[in-house]
Amino acid sequence: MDPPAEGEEVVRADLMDRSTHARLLDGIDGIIHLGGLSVEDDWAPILRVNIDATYDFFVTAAKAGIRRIVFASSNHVVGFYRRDVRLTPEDPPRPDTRYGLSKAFGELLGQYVFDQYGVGVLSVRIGSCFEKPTNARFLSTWVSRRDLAQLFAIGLETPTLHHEIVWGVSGNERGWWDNSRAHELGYRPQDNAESYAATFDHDATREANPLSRALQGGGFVGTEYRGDPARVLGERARQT
Ligand code: 15L
Repeated sequence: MDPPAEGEEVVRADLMDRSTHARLLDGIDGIIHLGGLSVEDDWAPILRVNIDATYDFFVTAAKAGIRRIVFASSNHVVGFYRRDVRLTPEDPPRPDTRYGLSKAFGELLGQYVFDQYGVGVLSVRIGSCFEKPTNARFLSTWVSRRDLAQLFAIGLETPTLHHEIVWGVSGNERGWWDNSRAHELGYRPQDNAESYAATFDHDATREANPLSRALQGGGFVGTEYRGDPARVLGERARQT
């Protein structure tokens, strides 16, 4: 973390240490929850951190009277869809990893804390948040830091919010996802991965594994796949 600016305070805490949850939540109106494991791992750590501790943190926050939670979900909730399917947040999850499965849980948890405790939650299915796009897939999935920050602000500041899922993606010309809900909530992306399209070799940066190359989850899919690739690759694309 950078040193805190005026009006900011940095408190280092372990998400797994439940005794710190209540202390962290004291006097807080909203949370942007980026904590947890951000890539694939074994089931035990995924379960402990992304599911168990996240449940505990959200419910403790809800009971403490928090008003907003922004949840860093991931495109890996739907990583098993083909790239030529234009998804909306209403399409059923198809997680590509144990990590993606835990993010699908986090979205459901968002719905639960709204229904059960009335906390407004924005689940942002983040694509690829890096300084700039550096490979062919990122031309579709990239989100700039300022665009993601805009979505987080929408999650905290929209006057009425139940539980919503939006795509954490910039206004990319080659984007795969229908982000009209985010636009209705006021999202106006400033960036487009296309501006960087000439800065790298598209063919050289495509995934080598044909499954990874064809599916939205990219490199996250394929490594443990035991099914018939022809079945997934041969699925009829549903254009919506
Ligand atoms: C994610 O969910 C990861 O946290 C991040 O490291 C990226 O790899 C991103 O997805 C992606 O799909 O590019």
